[in-house]
Formats: sequence, structure tokens, C-alpha cells
Amino acid sequence: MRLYGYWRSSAAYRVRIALNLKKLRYDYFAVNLIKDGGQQHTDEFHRINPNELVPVLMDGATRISQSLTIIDYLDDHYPEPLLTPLSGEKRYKIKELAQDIAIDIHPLNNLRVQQYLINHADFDKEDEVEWLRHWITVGFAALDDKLRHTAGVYSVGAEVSLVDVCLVPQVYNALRFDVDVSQYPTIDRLYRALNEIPEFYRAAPERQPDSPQNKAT
Ligand SMILES: N[C@@H](CCC(=O)N[C@@H](CS)C(=O)NCC(=O)O)C(=O)O
Repeated sequence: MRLYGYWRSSAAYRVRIALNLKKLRYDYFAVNLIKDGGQQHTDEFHRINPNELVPVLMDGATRISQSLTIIDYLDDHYPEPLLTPLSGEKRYKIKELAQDIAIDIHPLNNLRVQQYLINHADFDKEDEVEWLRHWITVGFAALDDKLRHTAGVYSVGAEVSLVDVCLVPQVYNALRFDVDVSQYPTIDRLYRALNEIPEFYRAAPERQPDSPQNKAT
């Protein structure tokens, strides 16, 4: 199995957590999103994913982009542990909350959006950070409210689910932009609890081979 990712990509971070939870080994191919204007825009990577975004997972002849679909594929083919139950009310709650993060919050923080704001919308660095914080705080206020009703030890009850897999990378992102996560007590508690789990801890950006903080690189 092969994963194309970037240490700081929160969508790739989701997939790394899922692969770790399922105890799947994979070869990691780092795509540097910053260097030389971004290796995601090279012809070579464009052929792998015309969206020019990471992550991409290859498993034999299967090639998938879109982190939520990759994790769906992993649940179908490597169901231990299932991150989205196959049926029941929890299935829909888990999908709803995961999509709140991955579809509503995350895309507004994405690198290409930030680059567009700076290059074409007359934003300076301060406006850009304000934009990032604004959309994260709007999303987190609602998410914290919802999680208050669904959370047990983890985001939905007592078992780790797709919501947790999406939550940790999004909080990591928020902290990068100095969002005060303590304003969201349930999110804050879940983030701390989840980072105690070795599979989450090992997936963290600074522990990836392409992270500048990783002394092994
Ligand atoms: N919806 C996609 C989002 C993928 C995505 O936005 N990836 C970002 C990193 S988190 C990326 O590759 N950005 C490169 C760019 O913006 O040029 C998914 O969930 O996989």
C-alpha cells in the first residue's frame, strides 16, 4: 500500500490515523506542497491526482483520492476496527460530524485558498490568519455544541470513530493558527484524550519522515 501525503496536510493526517488504527503498513511518498511552488503541481503528480491535492492512496490496482473515501475504502477492505458503523443511528451521526469538519471547516483553510486570498484578493498575512481563525471558530462553536451531546470517552460514544480521525487534524490546524481551543471544552477534552492513543500520536505531523521537526530527516 502506498500513501502520497505531506506531513502538515490534515487530510493526509486523517488517513495516517486510519491506517495506524487498522494496523496497515504502507510506503509513504512525501509530496512537498510548498517547495518549488508545490510538488502537487508537477506533471508527475498531476497524472496521479489531477486535483493536485494529497492524500492519494494506492492499494494494488486501486487508486483513491479524497480522504473520506479512502477511509471508507479501508473500512470496506480492512474492517478492523470499523471507523463508521455499517448501520444504525450512530452511522449517520458519525458521517454528519465528520463531514462538518472535512467538508465545511477544512476546505476554507486549505493552502490553495490561502494562496488565492494573498495573490488575488488583496489579503495580507494578517487578513489571511483572521480568515482562517474566523472559519475555524464558526465551525468549532457548532461542533462543540453537537459533540457535547454525542461524546463519551471519544466523539461519539466510547469507541473511536471517523469523527475522531477528522477532529484531531483539524484541532492541530486550529492550534497552528493560535485559535484558543480551550473555548471549546468538549473539543479540547477529546483532542487531549485522542492524542494519548499511540495510533494518533504516531500519525502526528511532526513525527512524519518529511517533517522538518523530525530529526531523522
Ligand atoms: N477533500 C480533500 C482535501 C484534500 C486537500 O485539501 N489537501 C490539501 C492538504 S490538507 C492539499 O493537498 N493542498 C494543496 C494545495 O492547496 O495546493 C480530502 O479530504 O482528501
